[in-house]
Amino acid sequence: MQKLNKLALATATVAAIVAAHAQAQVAGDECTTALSAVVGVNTSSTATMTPSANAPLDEGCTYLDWGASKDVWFVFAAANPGLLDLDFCASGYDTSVVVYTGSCAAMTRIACDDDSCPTGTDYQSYKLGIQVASAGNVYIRVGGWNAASGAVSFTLGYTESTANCASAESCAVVHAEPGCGDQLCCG
Ligand SMILES: [Ca+2]
Ligand SMILES: [Ca+2]
Repeated sequence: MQKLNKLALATATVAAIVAAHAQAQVAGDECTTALSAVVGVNTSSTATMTPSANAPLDEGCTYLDWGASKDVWFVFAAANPGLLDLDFCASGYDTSVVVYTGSCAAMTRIACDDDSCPTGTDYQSYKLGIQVASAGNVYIRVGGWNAASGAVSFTLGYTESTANCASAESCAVVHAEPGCGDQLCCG
């Protein structure tokens, strides 16, 4: 009988460990399990997420105020250099957003936004024309102002800078020929 009880306890313990592990592995909760982002509408919720390590500092986005907010990660696979548009106006709460390139182990922050949505009423984020310098993964990390969380919905747009170029390499240099003001305009 004692043996049976021990077995039951062990089974319960294993079940608890498996449950805890499953909770820690909610898709999108960490960079390494980032949800695939597509051109168009992407949705998730930060309500069921946990705060990931290395909370972003404001660094130019005054009202990021990330703190220990629950956050979700998306990853967009950029096939070429280009310009990234992110519109979180349809999200249901006061989002804070940071964008990185590189890998989960070595990330480079390339953009952030706190409250720029021109039409929202919840201080959602909005950033157009984020320069992605090379092909590769772009990580979009969504948290909230002062630990706010809720429904995430954003529209992603991407304009590859090779659209008007003979080669991708020529787009790596910002130049200003007559009529050309950005990397999309390549000779
Ligand atoms: Ca997280
Ligand atoms: Ca905000």
